[in-house]
Amino acid sequence: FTLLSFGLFMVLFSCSQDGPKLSETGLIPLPNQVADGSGSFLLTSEAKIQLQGEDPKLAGIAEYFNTSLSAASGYRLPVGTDEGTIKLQVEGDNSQDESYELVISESEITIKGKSAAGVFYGVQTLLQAMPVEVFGTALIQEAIQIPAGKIVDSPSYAYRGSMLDVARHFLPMEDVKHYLDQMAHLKLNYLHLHLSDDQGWRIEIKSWPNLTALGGSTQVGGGPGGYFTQAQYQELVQYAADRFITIVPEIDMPGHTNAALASYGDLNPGINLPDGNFETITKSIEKAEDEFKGSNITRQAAELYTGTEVGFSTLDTDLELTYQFIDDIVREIAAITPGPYFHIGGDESHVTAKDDYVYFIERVQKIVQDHGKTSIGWDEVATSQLLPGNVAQFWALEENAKLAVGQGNKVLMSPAKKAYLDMQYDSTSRIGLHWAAYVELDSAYLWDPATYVNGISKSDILGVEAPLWTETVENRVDMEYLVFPRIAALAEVAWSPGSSRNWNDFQDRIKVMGQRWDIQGIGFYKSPLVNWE
Ligand code: TNX
Repeated sequence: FTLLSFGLFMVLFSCSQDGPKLSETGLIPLPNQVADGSGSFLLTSEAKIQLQGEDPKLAGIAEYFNTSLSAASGYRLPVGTDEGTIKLQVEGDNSQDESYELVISESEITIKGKSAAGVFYGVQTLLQAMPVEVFGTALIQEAIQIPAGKIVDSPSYAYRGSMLDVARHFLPMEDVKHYLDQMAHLKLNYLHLHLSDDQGWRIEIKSWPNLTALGGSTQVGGGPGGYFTQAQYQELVQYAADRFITIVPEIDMPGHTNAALASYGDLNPGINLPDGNFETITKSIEKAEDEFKGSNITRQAAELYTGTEVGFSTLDTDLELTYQFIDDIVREIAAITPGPYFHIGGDESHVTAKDDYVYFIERVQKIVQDHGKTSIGWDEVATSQLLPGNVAQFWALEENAKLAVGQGNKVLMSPAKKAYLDMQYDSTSRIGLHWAAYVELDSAYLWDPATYVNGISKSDILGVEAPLWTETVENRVDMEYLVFPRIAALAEVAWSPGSSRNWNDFQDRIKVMGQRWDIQGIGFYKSPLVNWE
């Protein structure tokens, strides 16, 4: 009898509790401090959003909040400066400070940020504190219950990013926007777009139109490829900015340039000799001119490439036209990129002589600087003299990362064994590569950027980026399968202090994240390490 009545009591008790505590709502990335309160805020169409502070971005955040909820709630809340029950407040003018405080009581919700970005992240946490149904499109009839409590939060790293390789397989605007939506939910703030590679050139360059007309016309496997016009790229930049995400454009060079070399024969180190032979890379045109005095030596465009080999192409580092070409590209892209960074690639230049590579990288860094941007390059660039402030993106070689730090430059952490979203989960994954490792969800979660490379500590690290290479990714379904759920693990690695991270706890929270993804129709990988039911 006692057991039975205890059971009955528990049932009644949990009914009256009605819903989880704030700390049990599946918050990812884990906030720094979460304190549960009592009771909950009941959100209905009666609520009003009150903007406090001068920041013009507040109105945009309120709009974002309304749009995020409107499908499930069926209403949009009025927004103004009059007294309201949901207060969004910027209490500072430091746009670098992304911290926020979220307080939920039975009568009101307050989000205070040191910057608009902080308020935006507070809104993301607030959305996660709501029942997962708010992420769907089915109308919620009753009030939306939000458990009371207080959250104080700020990110561990300033740069929390992901990369999409739109070169190997082109991904259309809608897919990139969809990705930006999901990044925003995870408080990621940089999207790196890998806009050129051997298989395709994906951004319109008005002064070099063949790059897209020819170089953008195919992709891995021989499909039709595609590219972004500058207007479309600007649309992505704006869409990202509305979500406090900065776009980092990458033009990969001097290797990974076959699409450019196929578009403009004049750039190709391959030369036609008067004896009828064709010679690539090994012989400079000057040497050939010497040898065949007075003869007509010409260059020839490369063939378009649709395979997945790497390391076979290079720009001609001795050719002045190469640097005019790069200057035009950097100028055009920099002009439509408000963010501080321009990514120059620099990886896997296996057919560029070492001296030529160093000369090239040092010269290209200056071009980027002249156009007002800071260079990021894959870790190989650290074998050159880096300009102050430039960033090396660690993916493979620890010694390169250390070279960067030795020069006083920062490192962006993308170790392939942990952060590469194109790695297979295990040997049965239907797509993906495994040259670095199999990366199950626990492996993507269980590492600390600040201790990953011996001799590189937190102050040397700009942040964390999770790249998705797309040799095996043909469409959104493929993308979702490889990205989710690992991106959530990496977002937490980038945001939450190492000391607070806990795999068992993450397993509970990722389960709720999975419900949010399910409701949004995202086909994520149901890792067997998580009990999703
Ligand atoms: C290495 S990571 C590459 C890419 C490939 C990737 C596949 C890097 C800087 N270079 O060209 O797409 O591996 O995992």
